[in-house]
Amino acid sequence: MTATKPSSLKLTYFDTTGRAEAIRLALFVGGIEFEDERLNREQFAAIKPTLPFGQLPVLTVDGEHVIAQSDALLHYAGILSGTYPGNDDPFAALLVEQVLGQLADIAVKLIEVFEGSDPAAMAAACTKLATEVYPPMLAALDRVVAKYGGEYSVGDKISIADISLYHMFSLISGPAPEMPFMPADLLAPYPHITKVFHSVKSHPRVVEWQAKNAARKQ
Ligand SMILES: N[C@@H](CCC(=O)N[C@@H](CS)C(=O)NCC(=O)O)C(=O)O
Repeated sequence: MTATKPSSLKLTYFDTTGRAEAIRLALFVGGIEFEDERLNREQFAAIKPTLPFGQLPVLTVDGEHVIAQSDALLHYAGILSGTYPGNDDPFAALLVEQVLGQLADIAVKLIEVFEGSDPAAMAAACTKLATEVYPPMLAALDRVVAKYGGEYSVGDKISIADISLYHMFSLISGPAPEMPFMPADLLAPYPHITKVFHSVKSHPRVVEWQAKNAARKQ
C-alpha cells in the first residue's frame, strides 16, 4: 500500500473543467503538488481499456495506483490538502457531506438536461430548472449555509464542499458560456450561497489558479 503521503500524484482528465476541476482546485488550494495531465480524445481512447472503469478522471498515486471515481478523488484531495475536516471534527465532516450531497442532487438535474441535444428543448429544460426545480433546492441549501456557515459553508474554513459549490455555480450561473440558457442571476436570491461563492472566488490560491488557467476552455 501507499505511504500516508503520496510521493507523486498525477490527475488525468480531458482539457476541460468537468469532473476534475474541484479535485484540481482542492489540491492547488492546499499546496499539494500534482501533475495536471489533460488528454485529447485519441489519447483517452488509447488508455481507456486500462482504466479501472474505462472513464476519467483518474488519479495515479505514487506512479503505480490508478484510481477512479471523481467523488473518491475529491475526498482524497480534501484530506491531503486540509480542505476536509480532520478526524478530530466528525461533525464538521458531516456538515461538509451534507452540502456535497445537496450539490450532487443539483448536478444530477443538470446532467439530465444535457443528455438532450435539441437546443430548443435544452433551453426549455434550463428555464424549468431555473424557475421551478432549483429555487426550492437552492433556498434549502441557503438555509443550511445560513445555519452552519461563516465565511464558507461550514464555519470559516474552506472545504471541498465550498470548492465544489464554487465550481458548480461557475458553470451554471452567469455569465457561463456552457450554459447560455441559465439566468446569470441564478444565485441572486440566495445571499449565503452567494457569499460562499465569492469567498472561494477571492481565495488567493483560487485567484492564482484561475489566472494560470485563464486561457483554457470550460
Ligand atoms: N462516476 C464517474 C463518472 C466518470 C465519467 O462519466 N467520465 C466521463 C467524463 S466526465 C468519461 O470518461 N467519458 C468518456 C467515456 O465514458 O468513454 C466519476 O465521477 O468519476
